Formats: sequence, C-alpha cells, structure tokens
Amino acid sequence: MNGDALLGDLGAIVGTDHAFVDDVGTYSVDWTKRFGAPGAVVVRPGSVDEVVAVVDWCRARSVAVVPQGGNTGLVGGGVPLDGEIVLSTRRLDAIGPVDAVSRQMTVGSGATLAAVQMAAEEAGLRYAVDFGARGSATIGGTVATNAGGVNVLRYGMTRRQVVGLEAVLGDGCVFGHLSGLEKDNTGFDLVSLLCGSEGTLGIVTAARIRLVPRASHVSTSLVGFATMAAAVRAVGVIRSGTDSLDAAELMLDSGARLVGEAFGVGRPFDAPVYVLIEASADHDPSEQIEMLLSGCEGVTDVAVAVDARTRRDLWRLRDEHTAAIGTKGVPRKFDVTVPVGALAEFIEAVTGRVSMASPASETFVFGHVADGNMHVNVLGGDDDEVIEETVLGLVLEHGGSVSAEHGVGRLKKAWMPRQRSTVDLDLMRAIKRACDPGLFLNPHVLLDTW
Ligand code: FAD
Ligand code: LAC
Ligand code: ZN
Repeated sequence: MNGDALLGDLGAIVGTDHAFVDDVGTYSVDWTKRFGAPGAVVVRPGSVDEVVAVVDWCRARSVAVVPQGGNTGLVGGGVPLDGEIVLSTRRLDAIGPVDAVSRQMTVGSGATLAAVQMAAEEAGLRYAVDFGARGSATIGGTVATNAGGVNVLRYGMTRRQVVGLEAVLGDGCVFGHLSGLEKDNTGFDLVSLLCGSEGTLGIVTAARIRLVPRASHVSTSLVGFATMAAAVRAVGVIRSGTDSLDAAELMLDSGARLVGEAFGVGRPFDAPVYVLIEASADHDPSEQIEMLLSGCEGVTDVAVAVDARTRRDLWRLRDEHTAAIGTKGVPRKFDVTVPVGALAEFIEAVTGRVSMASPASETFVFGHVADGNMHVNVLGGDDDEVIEETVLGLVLEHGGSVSAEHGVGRLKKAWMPRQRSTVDLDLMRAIKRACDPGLFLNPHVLLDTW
C-alpha cells in the first residue's frame, strides 16, 4: 500500500493532523538513540473507538503496530523495528477525578506520570510510582513495562498500583475493567497479565489506579559511605528499623562527578559511595533515620534536607544519572537485579570484569539498592557481545534477572531462553496468540519467535 493511501485511510479515522510521517525521529527513534530510524508512520487516536478503528484497519491489512506512550523506554520496545506503524497514545490524556473514598482515579493511558502525580497531590493523596522520566513517561507505558522506580521498596511496582485497565486487544476487542472493585476473584487476573506485557497483548487506553495517603513530613538525606558493603548493610538496617522509608538510591563517586560535570549539579560532600535516603511520615522522620544511621558502620557524611528546594537539589544528583551518561555517548544499558545479599559483591565484580573484558570501556553503576536493582551502563570499548555476556552472565551466576524494571523490549530478547523456562515461554506464546491471533501487536519485542 502506498504511503499517501495509508495516511489517507488513517487520517480519515483520527483526523489528518494526527496521521503523519515522522521525518525527524521524535516518535521513531528511541530515547537512547540505539533503536529505530526516522520515517515511520505515526497515528494518534483521540478515543478508544479510534484505537479500535486503527487496530481493525491494521488487522485487515496485516500491518503491524507499535504502541507508544512517552517514548522514554530504555529497551527499544516502543519504536518500529521492521516497518510497523507507531500508535501514539499522547491524546488519550484525560485525568481523574480522584475518588477520595476509594482512593482511586481513572486516567487515560497517555497522561504523563507527572500530571497524574500532580492530580493526586491536589486531592491530598499521592501516586506511589515515581522516577526521573516522570515528565514524559505515560501511565500506559508504565503499565506496559510494569515500571519500578524509586518507591518500590515501600509500595511495589506499577502492577501493585493498578486496580483495573481498559485496553484494545490485538483481535480488536475492548477489554474493560475500570469499575475499581478492590476484590474480584472471578477467575484469572487478566489486568495483572496486561501489566508488563510491553504492548504485545493489547493497547492500554485507560487505567484505574490506586492512590496512597500523602505524608505531612518528608525528609531526604544524602549519606556517604566508605564502602559498598557498608552502604548495602545500612540500607538493610534502616529498612528494618522504620516503616517510613520510601526510597534508598545508590550512587558511586564516578556517577555523581559525571552529573556534576554534565549539568553543574553540586554535592554537599565527596564519598566513594552515596545513598540517597527518603522517608515520609506524619511526623519528621529525620531523627529516626539519623539514630538508625548512627548505629551503622562506614558512614562518612550525612546531609539532611526537609525543605522542598534542598530536597529537589539532592534528588537531581540521582535523577540526572541517565541523562548525564547519555551526554558521553550511547551506552550499553543493563537494568539488572540480584538478591540483595549478593549486591555489594556483584557491583564490585561487574566493574572489574567489564574493564578486564573491554579495557577501553567505562562503567557507571547506580540504582535502587533496597530492591537489589542496579543500572549498569557501559560506555566505549568495542565488543558489544563480550560486554553483554560479561554483565548478564554475572547476573545469572548470582541468581538474578537480566531485566529488573525496564522490560525486555528488543534489547534483552535473546536472553529470554536463558532466563525463563520453556514452560514459561510456551505459555507466553499461547497467551499472545489468544489476545493477538494475527501477531501484529509489537511483534519484534520480548521473544524472537512467537
Ligand atoms: P514507551 O517508551 O513509549 O513504551 C515502552 C513500552 O511500553 C513499549 O514496549 C511500548 O510498546 C509499550 N507501551 C507504551 N504505551 C503503551 C500502551 N498504552 N499500551 C500498550 N503498550 C504500551 N523505568 C523504570 O521502571 N524505573 C525507573 O526508575 C526509570 N527511570 C527512568 C529514567 C529516565 C531518565 C528514563 C529516560 C527512563 C527511565 N525509565 C525507568 C524507563 C521508562 O521511563 C519506563 O519504562 C516507562 O514506563 C516508559 O513509559 P513510556 O510512556 O515512555 O513508554
Ligand atoms: C533510573 C532508570 C534508569 O532508575 O531506571 O534512573
Ligand atoms: Zn531505575
């Protein structure tokens, strides 16, 4: 089918302003600039009926589709890899209202995480998913990737915040579960199944999300440690000593310096290892955190912030890591998890092994220490396969997972047979075929062969 006819048909469904060719790559190249290429056809439906019409049109012509939200994904899963059209949810951005009694809210899949957080705050509540890409990442994208972020240790991943979903499946049917029932044990939990399905089973159009109470006091501390082992141990002590802990984010001297060089973000002191600790409660939790830290070995410095501006400055040091690494080149990204007990050893080993395998490379590690989830970024060096085998092989040796929170996308799919059993993979294939018999919803992610 020629391009003009295709745009004409899709434009007739969604409006001519919302069916176009993306010549510059905003929609067709991924955030890391590793995947995709400019020139894809983009379609932006404005309602669930328009999503159904686009899906039906694609099914009838066997045209594959990639659902896309904010295009902040880091595994190459939201951009075309082989001629798919991009279905952008950006216009499906309705929010609320908040139901204060059930502490729930229905939001369009194209609403950004930041807009949803703000709506929850205005109602005196909080949406418990948060991470650095909040300004662009969408609710649909966070559902599709089962995103994690900085508050997982207290509230769990996105799946735990999702009460219900509406989605258009690959066969064009609308899956609708937005009633907000907290309890519904009538068979398989299909909402949960869609969480983390990376756009392969359905296009999420709306979500019913759970909100949590907003604490009156928040305290953020940057803590310096002499060693990695001391940092990991201290997080364990704080976690078991208080219910107020929201976040524990680990950074290394190399990453903190890079954020300083790239964006002029200062740090109150220097240390080999930093942990950014945030706690919130209905009283100021600073004293309790300080008391718990005083019993920990290897603490070199502590800077505490309770006012919003200073807290934001401390968070910038953490939030800008991904962007700062991006200023130095296109990194190889490894979002991995290992058991917390093996974390300190893993972090030390991974840096050493990568530099042995590829001496010209540079490794930056940071992440969500309480979850055992580290982001290993390798810049430079020349042998992609050797570096990948070194990092992910070490993860498997430690009993970990090659994808903690970003998903599999295009980037990790070769590792699925090493990570999941054939029973698991066959079940995934069967479920895919049940929801998307034509195999045209994001067919090039997750598995090599469906
Ligand atoms: P996209 O990138 O557009 O898409 C991601 C995947 O979801 C693709 O497979 C796509 O096909 C699918 N998808 C998108 N929308 C839909 C939909 N409506 N229906 C069905 N499928 C859909 N991730 C974390 O988990 N934790 C972090 O701490 C974190 N920090 C980040 C920090 C930075 C600076 C950046 C750039 C990224 C970070 N990410 C993090 C990764 C990314 O932001 C998340 O994966 C996020 O959930 C992606 O949302 P998105 O709307 O941008 O999705
Ligand atoms: C973060 C992303 C990379 O935690 O997951 O910053
Ligand atoms: Zn992360």
